[in-house]
Amino acid sequence: MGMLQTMRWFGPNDPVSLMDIRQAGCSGVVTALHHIPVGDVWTVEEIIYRKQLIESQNDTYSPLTWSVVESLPVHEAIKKAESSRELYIENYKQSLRNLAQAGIRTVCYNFMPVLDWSRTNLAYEMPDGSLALRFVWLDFILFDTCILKRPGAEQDYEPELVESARMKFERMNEGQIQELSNTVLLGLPGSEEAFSLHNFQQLLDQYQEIGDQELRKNLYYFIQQVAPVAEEVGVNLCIHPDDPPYRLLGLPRVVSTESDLDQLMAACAIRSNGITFCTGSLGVRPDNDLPSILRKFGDRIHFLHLRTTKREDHPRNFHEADHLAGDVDMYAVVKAIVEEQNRRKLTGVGEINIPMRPDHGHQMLDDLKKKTYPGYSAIGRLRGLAEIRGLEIAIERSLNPQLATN
Ligand code: DNO
Repeated sequence: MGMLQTMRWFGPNDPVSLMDIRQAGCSGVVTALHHIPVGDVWTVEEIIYRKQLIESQNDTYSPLTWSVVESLPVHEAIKKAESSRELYIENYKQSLRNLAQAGIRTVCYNFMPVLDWSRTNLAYEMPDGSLALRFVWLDFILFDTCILKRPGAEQDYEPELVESARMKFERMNEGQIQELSNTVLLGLPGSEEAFSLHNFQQLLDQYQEIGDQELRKNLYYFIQQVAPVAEEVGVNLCIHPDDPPYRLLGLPRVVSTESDLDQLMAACAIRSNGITFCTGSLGVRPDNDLPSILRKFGDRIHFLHLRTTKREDHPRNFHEADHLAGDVDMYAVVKAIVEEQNRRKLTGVGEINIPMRPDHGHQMLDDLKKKTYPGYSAIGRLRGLAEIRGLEIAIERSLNPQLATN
């Protein structure tokens, strides 16, 4: 038995059902209480209600459990160190205690200001006709300088790119402008609502005084408060890296590189202060050596997101590739995971079967006719999971030939 295979489920309104997840061969479910406003306490009742929903067919079919929370979101006041942050930190601690009481022990979060992940195209056609998520730097510049018109935005980019963006913008029709704008402003995964342009600029303005150093300080303050509580109740917190892993829209991003992770791990040196190892996010940067990062942080890695991107002509352009066919050396990554799991077996430190989800997948086959959350259609993820599962079994067998007889 290797990684704990899971899939993300957005809750009862998700067009992908629990039965789909079960039939993909998963035993774990990754979900969140998306309906609870960010910053409010997740009550034991709400948590148990969701847990029971996930487990409701366990007597009849192969069992599913709620293995990971993704995400318990961090209120913006914490990221900005506003005075109300103390209240939100207390709420966060309480949610962790409540989750622990319900037996949920892995909690993912991120610390990206305002936006979560960003893409410029949610339906990029691949050569086989399936649809992928894509990020095009020029389109992002176009959004920033011509649609949002963020004050001072031009200064963040090379003048030739600003000019190319302007020329491209002039050729776009209303529908195309609207589509790009909605794509960038699509709020959090699990929500179908995009920010309005006006609202969005106001949120960005609130970060004027917060640069790289301030955001780091606020993150370390947060983790130093909450991780000891998590440790006490037996919960593993795991931060999700920035996606994409660089500054956007003048906002600082502080969880993009090995050095960022190093500093964060050192800021609170306990196991509960851990990492969601997302190969898709970290892998966008060629300077992130994924197997080596994995080996370095070892037992601080509590959750795995496995996917890969493919960089394009401009170093900041990428699309999400098939799980085994992008820039990430998935063989080397999975091998490092198998070795880490074997090490845990020997040392007894950490969960031996690290929860993993195939992150994103192409919209393909029957799913092309359906409306699903971008990146989270069933069949593409099922394909990714199946490929990774095979890869892991092959690596395990090659490292431990005696498994063949079991
Ligand atoms: C995208 C996801 C992220 C992730 C959050 C975690 O598909 O991987 O949105 O859920 O950043 O807090």
